[in-house]
Amino acid sequence: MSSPNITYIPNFYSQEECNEMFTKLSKCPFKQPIIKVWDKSYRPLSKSCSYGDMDIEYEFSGHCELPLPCNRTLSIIKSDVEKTTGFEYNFVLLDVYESGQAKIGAHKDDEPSLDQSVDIATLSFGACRDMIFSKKGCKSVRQALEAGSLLLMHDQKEWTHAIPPLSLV
Ligand SMILES: O=C(O)CCC(=O)C(=O)O
Repeated sequence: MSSPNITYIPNFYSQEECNEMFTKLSKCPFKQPIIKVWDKSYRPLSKSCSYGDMDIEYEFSGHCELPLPCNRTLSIIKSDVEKTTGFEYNFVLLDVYESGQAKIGAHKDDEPSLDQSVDIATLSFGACRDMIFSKKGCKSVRQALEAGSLLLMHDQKEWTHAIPPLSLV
């Protein structure tokens, strides 16, 4: 495939809904676990918090997440996304990027515990950040993730995705 298999839905939530959700989600107990990427351990610049079914554990980058039960705001969001995608989700990872320096490097969400036939849904709140999709031999694709948008990644086998730091120019 010469372009990433994604669907971008701007204004999935209105700016008003988005601001309200952002305020509520900001109160979640975010933490910075030490993770391992390409055999190097480091503390990411973004903070995260996971929610979902109590009987699952999500292991990524050498770190194991035990989810909290979904709060009211997340249950509403999960149900809205499920109505749109037709998939049922059992895990939500919240990431907060507190500054323009916070980032996530290029990676694939290809952990064995993930069902690759299910779309990965990314909702964005707050400041707009770009996601970069890359594949060897193909031109990278930049997708701006605007507040209130929903991005669906239909396929994780070939392309990596990353959120680079904001450039200062
Ligand atoms: O924070 C995001 O939306 C991207 C995070 C991500 O790529 C991941 O957790 O795999």
